[in-house]
Amino acid sequence: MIDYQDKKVVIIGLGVTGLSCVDYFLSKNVIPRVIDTRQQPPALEHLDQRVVFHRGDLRVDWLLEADLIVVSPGIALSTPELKLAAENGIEIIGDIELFCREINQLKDKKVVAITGSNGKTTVTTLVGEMAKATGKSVAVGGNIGEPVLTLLSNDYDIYILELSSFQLETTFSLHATVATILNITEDHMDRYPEGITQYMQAKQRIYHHAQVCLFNADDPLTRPKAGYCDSCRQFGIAQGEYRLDSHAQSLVIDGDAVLDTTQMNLFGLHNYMNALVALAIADQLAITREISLTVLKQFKGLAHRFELVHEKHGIRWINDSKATNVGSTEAALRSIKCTGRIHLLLGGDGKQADFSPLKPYLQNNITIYAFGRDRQLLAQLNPDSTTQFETMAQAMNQIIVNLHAGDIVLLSPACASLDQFKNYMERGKLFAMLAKELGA
Ligand code: UMA
Ligand code: ADP
Repeated sequence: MIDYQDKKVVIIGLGVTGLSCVDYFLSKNVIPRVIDTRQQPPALEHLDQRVVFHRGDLRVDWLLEADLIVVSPGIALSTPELKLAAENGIEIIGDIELFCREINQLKDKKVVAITGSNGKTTVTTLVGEMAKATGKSVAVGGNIGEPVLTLLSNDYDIYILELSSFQLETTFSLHATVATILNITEDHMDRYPEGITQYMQAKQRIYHHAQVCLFNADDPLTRPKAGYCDSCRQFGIAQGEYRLDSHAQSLVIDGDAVLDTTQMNLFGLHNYMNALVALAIADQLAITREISLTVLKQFKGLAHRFELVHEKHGIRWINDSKATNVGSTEAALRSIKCTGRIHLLLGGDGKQADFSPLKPYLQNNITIYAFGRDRQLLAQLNPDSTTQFETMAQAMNQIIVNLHAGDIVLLSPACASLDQFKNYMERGKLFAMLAKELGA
């Protein structure tokens, strides 16, 4: 076990990550100091009485006195106080780094590391199901919601980690059995002022010391830099060891068709890619094809991700609230098949994204209903077919007047929800509730 005795530790952030870090250090008899810039951080009520807590600003005196700063993913390393600490030679890491240092001490543990702009949670969950079906003990955690340090309380054979670019920025000791970047499209540009290259560089850190790198043959940004790992495998629409057949009707591995896409409950080209990645990871974990394919066929997809939540009078209502960036909305528009009109709800906080890649998809049979903070920017994509609303509910009240059999109402907002909702789930739940009410 790693020893932090006599180290002065400061933890920044008191959300789920910060709390898991506090518990980790307390279990090692180190009492950290904790800072959160929020007045009421979510985990404050669970904070151990022994821990001294500061709120409001990042106390520079504490930072400069520290031997180790553990920063939560929601705080940028470019924050001036953290830059100052780094310039003073103080070590700054995140919770994933603490976890990796522990796991690297143990024998025969397998670690799967999954990142990408879109599809992380779907692939992480699917691989988790496949691994569990083997009977091995399997932990699933990371950006998916379960902080990784909480996984250390049990002994698992396989750890399947969803990792964000924020988490990877503060990780140095990851040695994944298999690591993948699913895709890279613009996201979180408010945290990456230098643009997509800076974001890509954070994601590429996942490949450091990996035994096998699995990358997207159709997306050059996902390709590992030379020297990052010993062995590579590729997936793609028409290229790579894991690909689709020429009609996108079956999944092909090393030239053999292994599954007809009609046998899956997952729908859409992006989900076929997710399925291929999951099969590729399963192969690296030596999960038999019989098991991986059976689980894949049964997997129904996740809520708020291109989910059909209501269908009546020939009208389908699709909740894709988790489409919080341009790439995920593009994936939805590429996958959707509609004989009538598509009523598309776009809106929220665009995180300073460039929305223009959506333009080619927003022609012909699409009417746009823009809402939330960035509605004016979104309306510029196709002003002639866009109406602006303050809220999603107001937009849905207008949509209901315009509907005909054969139409689809699609919430695929291309934006984060945080300007008007607690999170994307709350936005998706409201959409589903109104879909049932208005579309009854
Ligand atoms: N914050 C402050 N001041 C602070 C600390 C945080 O204002 O001192 C704000 C952050 O800017 C952020 C919010 O509080 O808006 C939460 O930040 P946090 O670092 O405390 O987050 P946690 O609650 O610990 O949750 C984090 C991940 N959140 C972020 O990266 C923002 C969760 O991913 C993750 O599930 C959890 O750790 C466990 O690993 C969420 C997320 O939105 C789902 N991730 C982004 C994404 O998927 O696009 C990257
Ligand atoms: P993440 O965890 O990376 O946010 P999710 O699996 O939660 O990914 O899906 C988020 C959004 O991205 C959903 O709208 C979903 O339909 C879409 N999506 C899922 N997989 C992909 C993919 N491979 N490429 C593009 N979009 C995807």
